[in-house]
Amino acid sequence: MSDALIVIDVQNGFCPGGQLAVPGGADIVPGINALMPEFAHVILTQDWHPSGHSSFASSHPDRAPYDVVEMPYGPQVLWPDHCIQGSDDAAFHPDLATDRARAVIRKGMNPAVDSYSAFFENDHATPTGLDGLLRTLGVERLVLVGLATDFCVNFSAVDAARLGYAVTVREDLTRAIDLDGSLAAARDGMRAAGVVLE
Ligand code: VGL
Ligand code: ZN
Repeated sequence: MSDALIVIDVQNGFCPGGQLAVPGGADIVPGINALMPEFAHVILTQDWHPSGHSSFASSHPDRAPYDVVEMPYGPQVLWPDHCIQGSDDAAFHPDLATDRARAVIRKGMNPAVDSYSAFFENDHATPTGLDGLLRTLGVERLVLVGLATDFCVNFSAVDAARLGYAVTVREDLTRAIDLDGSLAAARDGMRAAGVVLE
């Protein structure tokens, strides 16, 4: 078997009660746990920001959460402070099964660059190391689940397809933020990249 389940950002911060809560975010946890035994490899990702991260609206005077600003690497949505390294907000949802995880990929640690994708920072160039891990394990097919469909799952799925993996997103095991049509745009973009939405 050379399939991996990539579980994106199932953290308290993206679940109800968190700093960047995604509607229904916690509802997907039991289904994700149930899927894990079907995979040779389970990888978890964790949004892991230093305080004062440049993706936080609080770091930009006169800006509000969900404004979009131009960064040197392109447009960036500004978020409420979330998933600060070591905080409860950054911890995995307490019901997520973490024992079978081969690796935890932490991302968003560079104060100057956000990282939605599990593979590259938002400059689309700086790798997280996940591609190397999967290649050395001989993984060719990926199934992605987690939060949020239209940001971190979307960016991860599109990067994975571009890197040559066969990628499926289990939409029933994702939930979206859906800012200004971002979910519809993400679904179109994933399909255009060759990602299978199931
Ligand atoms: C995410 C916004 C900011 C995500 C992470 O996990 O989709 N979204 N940081
Ligand atoms: Zn983040």
